[in-house]
Amino acid sequence: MSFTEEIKNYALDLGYCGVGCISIDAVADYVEILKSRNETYDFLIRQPQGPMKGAIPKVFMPEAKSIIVLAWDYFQKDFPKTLTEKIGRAYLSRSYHPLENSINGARVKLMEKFLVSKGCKVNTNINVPARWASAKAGVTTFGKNNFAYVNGVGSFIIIYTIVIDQKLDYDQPTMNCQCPQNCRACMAACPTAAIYEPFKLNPYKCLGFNAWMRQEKNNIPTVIPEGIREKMGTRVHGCDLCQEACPRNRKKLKSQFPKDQFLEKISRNFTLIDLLHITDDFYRKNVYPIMYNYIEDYKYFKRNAAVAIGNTGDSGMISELAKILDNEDELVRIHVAWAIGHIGGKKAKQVLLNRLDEEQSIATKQEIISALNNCSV
Ligand code: B12
Ligand code: SF4
Ligand code: SF4
Repeated sequence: MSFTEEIKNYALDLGYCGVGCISIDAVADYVEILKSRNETYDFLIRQPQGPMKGAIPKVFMPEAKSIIVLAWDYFQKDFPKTLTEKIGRAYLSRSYHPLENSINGARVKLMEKFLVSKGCKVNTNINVPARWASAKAGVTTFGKNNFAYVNGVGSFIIIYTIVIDQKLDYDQPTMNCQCPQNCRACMAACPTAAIYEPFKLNPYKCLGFNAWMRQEKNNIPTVIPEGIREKMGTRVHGCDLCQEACPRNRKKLKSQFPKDQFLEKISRNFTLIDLLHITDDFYRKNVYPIMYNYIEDYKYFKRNAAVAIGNTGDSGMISELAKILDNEDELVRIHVAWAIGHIGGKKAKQVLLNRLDEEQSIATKQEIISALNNCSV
């Protein structure tokens, strides 16, 4: 058995639904794709550890020769609806950038240990352009929604890439699309038209981007644009709409799966109000286990929760929102004011008028005035 075959057998034995191997040179052409979309991918291009750099693995690992691509099917258990209406399944599955001491992290670690035991130098942290690499490695094809699809599994997969210092037997690419020719269901389902043509997405319009990339650490304006807020619905982290609409995922979405007892437990304690008033205890027990990645500051959870509560249209929530209309963070106050105005009604108007007198920040004052103007009574 060749070394490549040994690697593949080991990966499949660990439960990955796809595995393939490519030379590191195979992903270099991704740089040009990103450059050609400079206007909407500026944030990704400037990331010092981003996929633009990961497309040239030698920058991080001079001895790099091959990339092993692994696909993990994260839709193997049931996701409680009360969570999926708020959080994307990729996060709920705890497989996206898995924590080292989690089961998904341990699986990657086992893969790494296996390769090291065979004498390889290994790097699992290079941010290789994942969808591009997995199609080059024959593991996935593309959907018009940009997603990578594994045949017979669908797009609810997370891709892992491992860079090693040894040559392997390389796979044939599958850089094609197996969508029905006239299908546009994903584009129709996207509430912001973020997928503006097949294989092209404007990240700034994607709800996933707006919920978690808008942080100071990413150098991206943190206020969610007004036109996007209403489209967020009750989502506070991620969005699955363009995958849910896809006929290539239908079988998966209709299947019955065993309950994920951990998610069941969290779902019993997870409400938007709790997130709005997030405490250390709530964060540790219910937020960190499923949203440990990316969002570090509570103010972003509060911002997202306020928008989501506004979108419920539930006037019973106004008093909860009013409780943090004097929050120390201007960012939170701006979105809370919007949410109150969006719910509308007499009570909303009164709360906003009361705050207008006290409010010191110009940006928040403007938001309150605009909320009052939009506030239906
Ligand atoms: C930046 C990023 C984001 C950004 C931008 C997303 C984007 N599509 O660019 C934001 C924050 C919006 C985001 C959101 C999400 N992300 Co994200 N994200 C990434 C990241 C880091 C880079 C993506 C990238 O290269 N973008 C650049 C653009 C140009 O690439 P692309 O949109 O994927 O488009 C590809 C196709 O269009 C194809 N292509 C281009 N032209 C043509 C022409 C033809 C004919 C064909 C066939 C193909 C083709 O090539 C492009 C490059 O692969 C990757 C991880 C990584 N290191 O690669 C994860 C990754 C793409 N994200 C992932 C996930 C799960 C998500 C979310 C579902 C999370 C959520 N629930 O909200 C959403 C989905 C949004 C979406 N519709 O794509 C997974 C996707 C797995 C999969 N099955 O495809 C990845 C691969 C992470 C992983 N390790 O598994 N993400
Ligand atoms: S993840 Fe949601 S917002 Fe982003 S492209 Fe898909 S449907 Fe649109
Ligand atoms: S919804 Fe249709 S066009 Fe979009 S990815 Fe799925 S099959 Fe392709």
